[in-house]
Amino acid sequence: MSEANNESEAKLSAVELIKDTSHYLRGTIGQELRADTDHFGKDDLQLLKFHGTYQQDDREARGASTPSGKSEKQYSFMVRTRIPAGIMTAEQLIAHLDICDSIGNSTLKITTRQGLQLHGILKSDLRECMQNINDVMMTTLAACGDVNRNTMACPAPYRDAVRPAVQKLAFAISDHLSPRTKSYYELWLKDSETGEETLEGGSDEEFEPIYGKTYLPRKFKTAIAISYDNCTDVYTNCLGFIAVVRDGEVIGYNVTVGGGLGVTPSAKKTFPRLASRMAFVTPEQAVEVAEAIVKVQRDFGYRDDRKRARLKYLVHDKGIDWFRHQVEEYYGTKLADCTPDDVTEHNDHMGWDAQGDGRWFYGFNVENGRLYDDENRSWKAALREICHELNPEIRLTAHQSLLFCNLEERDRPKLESMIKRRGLPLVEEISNARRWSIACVALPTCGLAITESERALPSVIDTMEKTLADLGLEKELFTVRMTGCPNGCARPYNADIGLVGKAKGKYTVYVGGARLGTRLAFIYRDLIPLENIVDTLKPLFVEFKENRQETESFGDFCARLGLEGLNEITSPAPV
Ligand code: SRM
Ligand code: SF4
Repeated sequence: MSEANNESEAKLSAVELIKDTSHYLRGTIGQELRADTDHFGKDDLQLLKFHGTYQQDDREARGASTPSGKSEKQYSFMVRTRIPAGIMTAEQLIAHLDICDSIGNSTLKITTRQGLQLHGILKSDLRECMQNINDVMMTTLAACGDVNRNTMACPAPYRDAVRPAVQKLAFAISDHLSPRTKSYYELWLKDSETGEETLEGGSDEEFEPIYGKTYLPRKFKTAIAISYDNCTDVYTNCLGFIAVVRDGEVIGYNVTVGGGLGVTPSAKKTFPRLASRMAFVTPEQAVEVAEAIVKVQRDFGYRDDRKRARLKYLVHDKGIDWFRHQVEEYYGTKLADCTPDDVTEHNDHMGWDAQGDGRWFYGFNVENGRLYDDENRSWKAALREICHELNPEIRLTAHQSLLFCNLEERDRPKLESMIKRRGLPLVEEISNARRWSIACVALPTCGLAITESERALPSVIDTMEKTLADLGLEKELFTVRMTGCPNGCARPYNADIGLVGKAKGKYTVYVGGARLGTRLAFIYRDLIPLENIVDTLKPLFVEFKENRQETESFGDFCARLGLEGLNEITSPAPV
């Protein structure tokens, strides 16, 4: 073990001890699964995350009394599927819709990292849920937990040499950094040879060659972007690869390290950080360099304080030169410097586009990624019909939407009519403000939510659309991202406008980030009630219209003026 870890060994955080004694993520999950209870004990909750599930309770049911007169929590589970590059089949999507309808809360969420989440699964149905997901050749292992999570990559199905290369790299990294523990199969799946349910077992010889028995100090996130398409928001990740393209081919990647957004406002030692550019690697080097970076975080990352255990704090504290040197030591040779290539655009891939092989794909905007059916809108029914009729390949985007791929010219009117018949908008019917907005789950399932998010953002956008239209700004392109707490799950801190739940019904308003994801936003106003958010932003929109520089975006305008400049042109308020 490293020098760094020896220093902190004496005061490891409680979760480190749970991992250490868990026998490669088993803990007592097997016993607990057999017990006739509706929830797990505290230690197993940490281990369950590695298996892709979180214990939650219905926040709205808290305080309601039971027949016995006692008020108890109504437990259920969130289950997250890991989907590298967001690529899946129609059959796999239908399987998730079936699960949400049969044993979930009848909705499905497309996440900000190209994953899928089920909510409301009861403990007694957890194994069935995992098995159904694995039956369609997908997994929830390492969708959460202190390991490399879903590896993101641009999902667009262009048949050029670039997209397939970055997607292939996402699969390779995802496979290489997957935990090797057999506990997942023992606990959740049937024995593949006998068909019997095993629940637990495991050998003492089990070995995690990359992670070791305590895995990583904290969650670890990887994304791959292309210099001309940062749709995966690469700079917010622990580890990023920016494809460097010459003559239509990927010649290598500029590697970025130490991005991450979560913050605890009361703890000054925490902050959002955009990643630093580290080195250039060839496609052949990429996976092994990823492994070396993971190992540096494994050995030097802070295991005594989970609030500072993300890779970004190590890179911040030690500096990028120190970090690169360690990576080179672990990798075994020096790395080349980054090329000047950086990200220059962000394509959300919505609407029709030619794949380059005579076929088409359609980017379908799903508001805040939530798929449900109600009397006005039937997302699930539309998806089921489209999947059955056209059998498209499905790809999920980092903006909580999806692409229907491999469509023939003749499929185009059919697809559009299936969408419209279910009361859903085509991309051209959606305002730019809505199309470029995302929101995290928050209430009622997220245990950390302080405010509403995905249920509140649509009404904020309704009001914003009117304000922007009145000012003639409806064509402007900017990102609006809302979260129900400062953890930043919808990446608000590098958006043009970030709305972050801070106290009951009140939000911190950030401005000055960039649609490209390359600049952090700053706090413009704090503790703004939900219903006043657009009024708070309106003076900025007015000034932007009057005084913007040519081709300046809203985020660029706010960043140029800064808080002081914005306060001068609007009525100042203490932050
Ligand atoms: Fe997240 C915790 C949902 C992307 C930063 N996130 C959570 C939990 C599991 C709450 C919990 O710990 O009990 C949320 C589950 C809510 C629920 O009811 O489903 C949750 N995070 C989500 C998702 C589903 C938001 C969404 O609506 O799409 C995203 C799942 C992505 C996936 O498929 O893997 C999601 N979370 C993110 C992102 C964005 C990203 O990664 O691109 C971030 C900011 C980037 C980062 O990691 O720094 C993010 N989530 C957090 C944090 C803060 C981490 C930190 O360093 O401080 C937490 C809390 C924690 O880890 O302690 C958190
Ligand atoms: Fe929950 Fe906060 Fe993440 Fe939203 S940002 S899903 S409220 S942890």
